[in-house]
Amino acid sequence: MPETLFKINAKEYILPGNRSCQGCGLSLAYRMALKALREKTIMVLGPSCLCVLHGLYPSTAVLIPGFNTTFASAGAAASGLVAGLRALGRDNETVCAFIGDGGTSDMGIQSLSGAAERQTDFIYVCYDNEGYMNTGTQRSSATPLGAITTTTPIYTKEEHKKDLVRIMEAHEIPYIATANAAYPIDLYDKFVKAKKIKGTRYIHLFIPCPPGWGFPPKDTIKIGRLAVETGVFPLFEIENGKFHFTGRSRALAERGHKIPVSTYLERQARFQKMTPAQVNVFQQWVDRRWEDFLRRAEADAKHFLS
Ligand SMILES: Cc1ncc(C[n+]2csc(CCOP(=O)(O)OP(=O)(O)O)c2C)c(N)n1
Ligand code: SF4
Repeated sequence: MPETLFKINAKEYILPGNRSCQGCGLSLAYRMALKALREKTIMVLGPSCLCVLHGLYPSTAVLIPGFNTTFASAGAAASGLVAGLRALGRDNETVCAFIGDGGTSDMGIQSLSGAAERQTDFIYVCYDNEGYMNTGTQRSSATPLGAITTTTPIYTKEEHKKDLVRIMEAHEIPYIATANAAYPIDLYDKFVKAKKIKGTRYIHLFIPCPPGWGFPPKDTIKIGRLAVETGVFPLFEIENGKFHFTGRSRALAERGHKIPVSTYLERQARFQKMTPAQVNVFQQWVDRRWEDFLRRAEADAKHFLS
């Protein structure tokens, strides 16, 4: 049993009973993130599944305060909150924006970029369920190639997902990490670390979504793990520009092989219209990125040792 299991904050910040779907990866990941962030944290929320999970005033399912803002403005709203808290001398409070992939990679990207360019002292989490799920599974720029959504119903999405991590890296922020609802301890550790760092911290969170992706609610963890085992969603950190794999992805990088993406794709109804040629394109995309990550991990490790 990993040592960190014993360190996990036992307090629950999500109350029993909330409005997320059965098997929702978001509620699993959010539970662990809040345990790591603890009290003296203010969440910034956009219109999304997460604001539904929080609940409608005057009732809430969450014991940490949430500030609801519009799609385009999470980065700006968080910047204002940070400035206000600092003006009041409340320097030890954390502001954490927790926004869907639609709210991040499409509508909110300008205010996020502005906040990161100013090195605003906050954590920004893009929780990526790969579509506009709260409104019924529309395509976002984070939807993967080959997926059926309600706005790509016949021919599937034809483009690869937008690489938000690389976009955020261009802002030269001190901490970037990927995490996955299916690896709760790795996720917890990254939020604990992010909380301690000053400046803009960005976490890209992989969120399996049973109704939006078309798999049984009991398979949320299986799907999340397959995304890592196939290399579709590698786990890593980039600390002050230095890349390294974490957790299961580090083991895969050392062992040298991952499993074919078809094992991940075939378990989800959203990929049922993919042609063999598309599966091949998807596999090549995963392989190319994985090779880039391996080269980078090796180069950054050498640089660190020299
Ligand atoms: C400007 C604007 N356009 C559309 C909506 C309707 N809307 C509310 S939630 C939502 C989906 C959000 O998607 P995402 O950010 O990916 O979060 P998720 O629902 O997947 O959790 C949409 C389109 C809105 N609230 N504001
Ligand atoms: S639509 Fe998906 S992300 Fe949203 S609450 Fe349901 S399972 Fe969770």
